[in-house]
Amino acid sequence: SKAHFGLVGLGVMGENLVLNAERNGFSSVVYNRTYSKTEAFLNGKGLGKKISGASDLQDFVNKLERPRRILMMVKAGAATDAVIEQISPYLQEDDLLIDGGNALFSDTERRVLELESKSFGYIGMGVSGGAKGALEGPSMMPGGTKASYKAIENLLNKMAAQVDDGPCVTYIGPRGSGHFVKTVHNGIEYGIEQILSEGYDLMKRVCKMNCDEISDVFGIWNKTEELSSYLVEITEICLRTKDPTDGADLVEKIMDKAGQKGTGLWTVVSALQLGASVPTIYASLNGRVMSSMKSERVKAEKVFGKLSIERTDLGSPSNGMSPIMDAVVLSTIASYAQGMEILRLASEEYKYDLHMPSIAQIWKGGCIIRSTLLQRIQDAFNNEPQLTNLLMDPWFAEQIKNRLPGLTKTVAVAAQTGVPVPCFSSTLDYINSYRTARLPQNLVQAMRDCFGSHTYERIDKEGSFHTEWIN
Ligand code: NBP
Repeated sequence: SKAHFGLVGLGVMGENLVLNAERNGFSSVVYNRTYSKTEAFLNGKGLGKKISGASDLQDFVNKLERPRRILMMVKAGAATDAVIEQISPYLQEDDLLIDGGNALFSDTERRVLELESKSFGYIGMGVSGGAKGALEGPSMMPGGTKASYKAIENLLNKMAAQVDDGPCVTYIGPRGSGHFVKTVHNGIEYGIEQILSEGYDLMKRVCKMNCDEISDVFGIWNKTEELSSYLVEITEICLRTKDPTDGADLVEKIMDKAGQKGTGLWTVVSALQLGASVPTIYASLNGRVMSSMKSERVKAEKVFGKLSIERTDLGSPSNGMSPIMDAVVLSTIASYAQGMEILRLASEEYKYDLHMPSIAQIWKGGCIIRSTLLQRIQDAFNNEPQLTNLLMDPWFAEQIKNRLPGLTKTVAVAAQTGVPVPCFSSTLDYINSYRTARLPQNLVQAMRDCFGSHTYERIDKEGSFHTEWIN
């Protein structure tokens, strides 16, 4: 009998996703460009399972029941285009090709346009959860036609992480919308990772705490409704982990250069194009860029002198370093708010028709940014479908009112001691700008009219005005 499901690309993600599908009752066929990897998989993790292999694409498609459901899990970019080109001649009407890689959403838009004329279905699907998520249940963000989605709905529902109100997968929208939502998910993730790192840095350099003490604080945070999350949980673990060779804190031996594969950059570029204000997410991207300039920073520290920081209190460990926690909570809220703002604008601009509560729902399990806060986000958009900014939801507004003094204090202490906190300070400016009815851009408008006759509006009468500023 023919297999239910086909997978192309036996990287760590592909291997785990096919094991997940098989565990859920879907017999599978796997194909990989380098056949030795297929053999190694079939004789290793795939042994004794309802998984067979194919050494060429003709054999691969022949082993699949029709309509075929094929998931590509290969490197994003040229590799994905290469696989599409090779497999297209073998696919027939009603067959479905799913790209589960981290594709740039505009690539998915292009591929959908090209492939729709070839009369097989195409789904661009964001997958989050890393290797473990792929095996045990990821969060999945599929975009394409509704009809194509229906053809894999049952499979995806079973493979996905499960939370109280259902599986962590839903129909996202047309064309590149699934990859777009995954991109923004990653942008939010960049934000939260930087935010937690800033909290760690302040506790280490300003409060003079060691890794175990800092880890304890993350443990306390992980028990609160506001911060309980996968990223806080793994931060607690990372900070507690020792180097087996000498028992010293492992994180202190790790080079302070953060990598990136593009999704954070794409999030910020999209935000700029859509006119979304995302300073917290941008600050996290810039944090990684700055971190990569290690040799320059080492030189600059010699030129400007190494900081000598006096120990300063920022709360006590037993109360979860309350001002730092305030900064972390508000910056995390800002990251989600800014991500949701990008989605709201993209939904209009690209006609994605995104359903915000469902997106929050499928992020509650399986993915890297899963957190209890997402329940509040889901509720906020359910209660007020026209919500423009998460900060305006009553629960989130209350958080901001209560925690703004703590965030302010944290940023002030950081500024006085010279410790950079780009996400905290960007969040403070973001909130302070957002809550200010009158900003100083009246003066910007005056200058623009002065040098370029760009005209301005007035607050006291209707119309467009110009002044001869210079006589
Ligand atoms: P990789 O991103 O390392 O991709 C490895 C796979 O791509 C192998 O099967 C490799 O075949 C295949 N491949 C390459 Br590279 N070039 C190819 C080409 N020209 N033609 C055909 N196949 C080609 O694996 P991964 O980390 O499992 O990630 C797979 C996808 O999932 C990526 O798009 C990634 O961004 C995305 N993703 C990864 C994670 C994660 O946590 N790792 C999470 C979510 C999404 P070979 O064996 O012959 O070289």
